[in-house]
Formats: sequence, structure tokens, C-alpha cells
Amino acid sequence: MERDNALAFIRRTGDLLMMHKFGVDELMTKLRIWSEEFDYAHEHDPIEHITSRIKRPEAIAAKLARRGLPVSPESARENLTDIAGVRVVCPFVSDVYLLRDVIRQHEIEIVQTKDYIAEPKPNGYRSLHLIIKVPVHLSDRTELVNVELQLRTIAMDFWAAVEHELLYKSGGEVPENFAAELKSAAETAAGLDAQMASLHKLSERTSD
Ligand code: 0O2
Repeated sequence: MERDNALAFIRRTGDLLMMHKFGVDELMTKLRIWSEEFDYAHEHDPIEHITSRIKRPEAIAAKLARRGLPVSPESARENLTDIAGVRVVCPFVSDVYLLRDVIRQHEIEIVQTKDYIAEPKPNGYRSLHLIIKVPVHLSDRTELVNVELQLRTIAMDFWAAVEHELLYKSGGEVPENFAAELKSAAETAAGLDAQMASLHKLSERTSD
């Protein structure tokens, strides 16, 4: 995209970005309430930590251009579902699905589910990805905002963060057995999750 068009696009994305920021704010509030409530009522907090990001206008424009779509805020609203992203990191795999069920219970529409825990990506990446419609209550109307919610365990998050760092640093040039080593590390992380789940069950039984 030439420079003038890029600048015009960035100037026109204000409303779009603000609405997605509100979507993230609403979802973060809900998640923080559930976190405190579970901790208080069940003595177990299913949320270890939460992060969020709003896609930068340059990244939005680049993604639309890559897909051969019109580069405009209207096109971004219509075609992209990951402008707002929230990542929830949980102690246990069971917490990931517990939070998914809480979302369902609240009748927050889940428009897409990618369960990379049940079916990891070929490189070993594991996480549960949901695209949800978060209601944002404005002063005169309610808008539904798409948010990409990624739910994963601490072990999955550790693997994903390091894999991202390694691939980013290597600029795509990776040694021959790199992919196999990374996949093996992902399997080790999955093993750790399974071990932690057993310990969790054991500790629940002993505290009954
Ligand atoms: P960022 O900066 O995290 O947003 P799509 O986004 O729909 O065009 P895709 O791959 O079908 O593409 O979406 P998917 O599978 O839901 O994954 C999107 C996001 O998941 C990525 O966002 C990453 O955050 C994360 N992700 C997916 N696969 C991997 C992986 O192999 N390794 C790591 N570390 N993260 C992954 P973005 O847009 O890449 O970046």
C-alpha cells in the first residue's frame, strides 16, 4: 500500500480501534470477576494471568492487503475477527475448558472454535482459540464486538512464547532438526500438563 493511502487508513481507523478496545475492556472485567469469584468460592483460581492487545492499524492494513481485500475500516470490521485479542493463561487444562463453559453459560456467542489442544498444530502449538461476540453497552446502543480469545496453560504459553522468539530471531532460517526439536518440546510441555493435572486431582482428594 502506498504511503498516502496507509496514512489515510490509519487516520480512519479511530472508531474501529476504540470499539475493539471497549470489547477487550468488557471481557477483561468479566474474566477478572470470574477469577476472584472462583478463588473465593472454590479456593481455586482458574486464571493465572491475562494479557490483551489491539492490532495496530499497519498490521490490520497488511492483513487485508495480504488477503486481497479492500483496505478500509469497513472492510476490516467485516472481514477480520482478530483486531481485539485476549489471552488467558490457566494453571490446568481443565481450567481452559471450565472458562469456555462459563462463557457458553453466559450466552456469549462463540462464532468460531479452534481447539488446538484436542488437535495440536503440526509444529506442536497447543491452545484453545475462540472468536466471541462481546456486547459493548454504549450510552445509546449495544454493539457486538468480535474478540479472539486464546486460552492456554502456563506450559503451552511458555512453549508458544519461546517458539515465537526463536522463529522471530532466526528470521525463518532454521537448522534442519529444529522443527522436530520444537515439536518434541511441545510434547514435553503436554506431558507436564498431564502430570500437573494428576497432582491437582490428588491434592483435591487429600483436602476433602
Ligand atoms: P498475534 O500478534 O499474536 O496476533 P488468521 O489469524 O485467522 O489469519 P490462523 O493461523 O488461521 O490465521 O489463526 P489461528 O490459527 O487462530 O492463529 C492466530 C494466532 O494464534 C496467532 O496470531 C498467534 O497469536 C497464535 N498462533 C497460532 N499458531 C501459532 C504457532 O504456531 N506458534 C505461536 N507461537 N503462536 C501461534 P498472529 O496473527 O500470528 O499474531
